[in-house]
Amino acid sequence: MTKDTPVDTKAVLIKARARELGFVVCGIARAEVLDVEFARYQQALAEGLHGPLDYLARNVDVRARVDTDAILEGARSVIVVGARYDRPDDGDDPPLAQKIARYARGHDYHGFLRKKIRKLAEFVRAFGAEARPMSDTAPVLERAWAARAGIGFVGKNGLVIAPGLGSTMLLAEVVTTLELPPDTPIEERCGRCTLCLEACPTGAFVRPFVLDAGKCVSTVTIEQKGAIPVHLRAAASEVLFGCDICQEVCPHNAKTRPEAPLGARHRPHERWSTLTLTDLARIGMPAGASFEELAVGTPLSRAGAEGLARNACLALAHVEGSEPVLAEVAEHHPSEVVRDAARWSLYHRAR
Ligand code: B12
Ligand code: SF4
Ligand code: SF4
Repeated sequence: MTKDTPVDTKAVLIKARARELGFVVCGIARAEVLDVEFARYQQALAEGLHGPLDYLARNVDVRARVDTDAILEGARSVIVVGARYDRPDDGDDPPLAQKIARYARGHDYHGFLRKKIRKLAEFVRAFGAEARPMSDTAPVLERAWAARAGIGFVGKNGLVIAPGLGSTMLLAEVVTTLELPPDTPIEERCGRCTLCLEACPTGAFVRPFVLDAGKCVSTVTIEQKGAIPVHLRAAASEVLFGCDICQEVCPHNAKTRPEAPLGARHRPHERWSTLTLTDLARIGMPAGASFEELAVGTPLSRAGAEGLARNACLALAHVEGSEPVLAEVAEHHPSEVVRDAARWSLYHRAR
């Protein structure tokens, strides 16, 4: 850059505001049609790789995935930001918290990230433009926009990796009618590495960059209603909620970094120090923990009471002395899904 390189003041100020709000990266993409990415998306749907996530295939939402005009009429730019959730001391979290994916150990990000991204949209509106904030609030291809905005590249694990910062970040966007200079996309930096593909406990990657969501531990422990398919239970029993394995093995996440500005929001809730898997397995029974009390305000509410009790029962397969509580749940829990998970674990304890 020379002293004569033109600087877009608005873009500089928007990026500075994003940093002030706690976002560690901010990039800008031109609001063009996501042609290549949308073709890949449709290919994934055609192959049935959305698994039980029916909402990904709903027609009503499809236009917004490909065309920003469906999100905001006259859109010119997409501002994409990332908020890191890794913490240097997350390995010292209480044992129960360590069974929860890192992004989900503290507050529900939907709440605080939405507030932050709304503030960024307000800032953009001050330039006389229209701006729509999004963070899991519209059916957009967030990773595709992040890659186009140059905040990172899509790794073979399917996640956006920002060089020097890794993939442990949540994405949010502001779609705006403001014309801003686009940033340059970053070339993929996986090279010959295939660590994430090999480490996935269920072999969920059908090929590099492409995940069969139906096989992912994250899907079955967070999104799946009813029983977890039997062939995925062993992998699911290693966690309580979500899965970080394909990120843990990634060399781009190997560096320990100082706590991120919004990192404290992801510190484990106090409850994860006092509760046990037994309390969670009994959710829905008189002696169990209250789902409303324990899940409210955390991403775990997404799994629902039955889902969380089911997951806890599976996780008890690895706990010495868990047979009495598993037997109690297998006999008395009002949900057949939970009773079935308890029976599965009892069977594995007996082997
Ligand atoms: C549905 C969903 C899931 C599903 C399905 C995941 C998936 N891979 O699609 C499940 C429940 C499994 C899931 C899990 C996780 N998720 Co999720 N998820 C979403 C959600 C809501 C929609 C994604 C979507 O549309 N998927 C449908 C598939 C078909 O679309 P796609 O993967 O984008 O399709 C692309 C690939 O096929 C790719 N592709 C195909 N061929 C090729 C070739 C090349 C060369 C390239 C580059 C790409 C490529 O291109 C397609 C179009 O972009 C997004 C938020 C959003 N609105 O974008 C968050 C999101 C992707 N999830 C996120 C996170 C954090 C996770 C987990 C880490 C949570 C956890 N710890 O358990 C895991 C990671 C699993 C993984 N390796 O992907 C973050 C990712 C942040 C980041 N840094 O990238 C997002 C962006 C949420 C957010 N706002 O931050 N998730
Ligand atoms: S989140 Fe876990 S199960 Fe899902 S693709 Fe990554 S390693 Fe595999
Ligand atoms: S583990 Fe290797 S292949 Fe997978 S995303 Fe990271 S660098 Fe890419």
